[in-house]
Amino acid sequence: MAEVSLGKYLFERLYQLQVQTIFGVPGDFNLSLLDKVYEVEADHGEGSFRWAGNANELNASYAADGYSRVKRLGCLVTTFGVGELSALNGIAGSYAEHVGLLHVVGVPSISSQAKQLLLHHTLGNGDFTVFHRMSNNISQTTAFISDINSAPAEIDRCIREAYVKQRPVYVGLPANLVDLNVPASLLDKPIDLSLEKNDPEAQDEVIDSILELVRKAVNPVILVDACASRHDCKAEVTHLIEQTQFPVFVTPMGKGTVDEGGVDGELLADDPQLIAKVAARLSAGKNAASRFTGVYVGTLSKPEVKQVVESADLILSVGALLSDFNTGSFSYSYRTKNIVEFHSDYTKIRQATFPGVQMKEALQELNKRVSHAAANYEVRPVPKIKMANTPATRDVKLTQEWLWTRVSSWFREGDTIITETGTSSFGIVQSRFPNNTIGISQVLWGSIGYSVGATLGAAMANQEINPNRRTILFVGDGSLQLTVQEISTMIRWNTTPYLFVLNNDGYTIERLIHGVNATYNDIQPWQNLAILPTFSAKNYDAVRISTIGEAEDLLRDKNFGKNSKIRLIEVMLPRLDAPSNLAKQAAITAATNAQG
Ligand SMILES: Cc1ncc(C[n+]2csc(CCOP(=O)(O)OP(=O)(O)O)c2C)c(N)n1
Ligand SMILES: [Mg+2]
Repeated sequence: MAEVSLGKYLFERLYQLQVQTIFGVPGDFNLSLLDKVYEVEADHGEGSFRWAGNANELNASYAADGYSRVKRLGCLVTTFGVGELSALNGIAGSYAEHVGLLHVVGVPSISSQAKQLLLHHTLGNGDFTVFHRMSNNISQTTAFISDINSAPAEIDRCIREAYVKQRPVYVGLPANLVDLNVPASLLDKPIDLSLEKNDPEAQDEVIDSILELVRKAVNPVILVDACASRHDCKAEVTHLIEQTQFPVFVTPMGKGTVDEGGVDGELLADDPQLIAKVAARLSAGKNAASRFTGVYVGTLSKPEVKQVVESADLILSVGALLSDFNTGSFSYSYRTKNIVEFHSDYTKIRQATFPGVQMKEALQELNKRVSHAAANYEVRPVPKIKMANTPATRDVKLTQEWLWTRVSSWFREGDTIITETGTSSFGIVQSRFPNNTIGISQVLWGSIGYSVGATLGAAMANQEINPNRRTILFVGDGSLQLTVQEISTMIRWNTTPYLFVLNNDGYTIERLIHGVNATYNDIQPWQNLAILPTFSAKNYDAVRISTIGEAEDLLRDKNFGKNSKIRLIEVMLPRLDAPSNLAKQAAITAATNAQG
């Protein structure tokens, strides 16, 4: 009977799910496991499976998260105690934000555990379960493998849970087990990744009630949030919009889930005819993008967005994740009680909750019947969104307001756009994405430095899917300092992301919340343009832009638009300049923090 080592079994399972890069840092408890990465690569062809080799485990966890947001699953391997604990901040973020990943920890051999040896990386008290227990609280499920016979099934169960539930899963793998063999034939049967079926009776009741509300609605809207994309409901949501023609809004965390019909590289800045042409294209047809109306963030929304959402008489909310920064500090103010909430594990209609009616199947069922119910809906044009800056002279200094409008017409279909907690995660809300864009921003967990690791992960995933897909990062000068080493891993793998570093001389978001002149909000200024050569990049660009003229020259340059090399663009911005939605959010946050 053909056999395969347990370590190879694990990686073959991941390869079957298009996971082709494993993130992490080696350590003696995982070294023999890592040997198996190269065995899998040898079987499937050069470059088909790779060990990223991160600078540290925190970055690796961010990278696995970014990779998963592009490919639906990521994996990182760490070593017992010291390695795994360094990854926990990132894993907690993946838990909070519904990101599926497998955290494999190489742990001491079964016999070392049984003898309670005073091994390195232990607390010195013979407790080998303590780190596993710590991870328990931020994992969908865990396995601490101890028996080779049940190990393949345990690994399959863990991978399935991570994928289907889109949360991190912890697997402790003793160093002595990875070389033991299991039947290779187990790999022939794919892991079952299907969702459990919804209870048909409960689902029928849900759909009937929703159709009733749809039939009566005069001003309905669809509001799309983070979990719609995390739980793979993009296609269902798009179909729902196309059939109903209801206006659609996203939240900051939902950005990228719905086609926004952005301009796809067309330069709008000073061409009224082109603006008119694009506007006409956007409002033509029945595609989802033509119904895109903007970003709803409670009181921080643009007035025309706020008006439409809050005066709606039916809200179909998909995948809501109502955190403070995602809702303008809980300032939703709907006039209607007719709210339908679709979630990954339940549906709520007005006050009635239907546990177990999962959104993917419920939306599919709704889509089969909704066009009839929505037939009487009188389609109204959606408000126009400003897409071009007011023309200004070349020597005018760059501002946040100008930047976020201008980059909207530099983005292209297929881009992955990543922003960081700080001015960029607020600024990006004001931009318009082209269709088929992936937006990545850790709005709920908000751990600064995340975006740099996530950029590595997304860039590796995009390199595997289609190297022409651009990965674009906007990171604050302060956040960059937490995880800058991961740029070296980007260079090592010849990835070609755009790294826009927003240099505003420190922690601007914090200055706006508290301590405008406090030195704790200052940072050591870096020579950001020297970062790429410092990490031994050979083929790179590093440029600084300070004025509108410099920015225009760069963004109009066709060569710059092609992701042929890694690029760092230092964007000089005033110290206290911020997108207007951040200025408002900061005032609310400061007041909330000061409350007794
Ligand atoms: C790991 C972590 N440490 C601290 C914070 C608190 N924090 C939030 S934003 C921020 C400053 C970000 O500064 P920068 O990246 O320069 O952004 P910008 O100036 O564009 O606002 C800090 C320190 C955090 N969110 N996460
Ligand atoms: Mg800053």
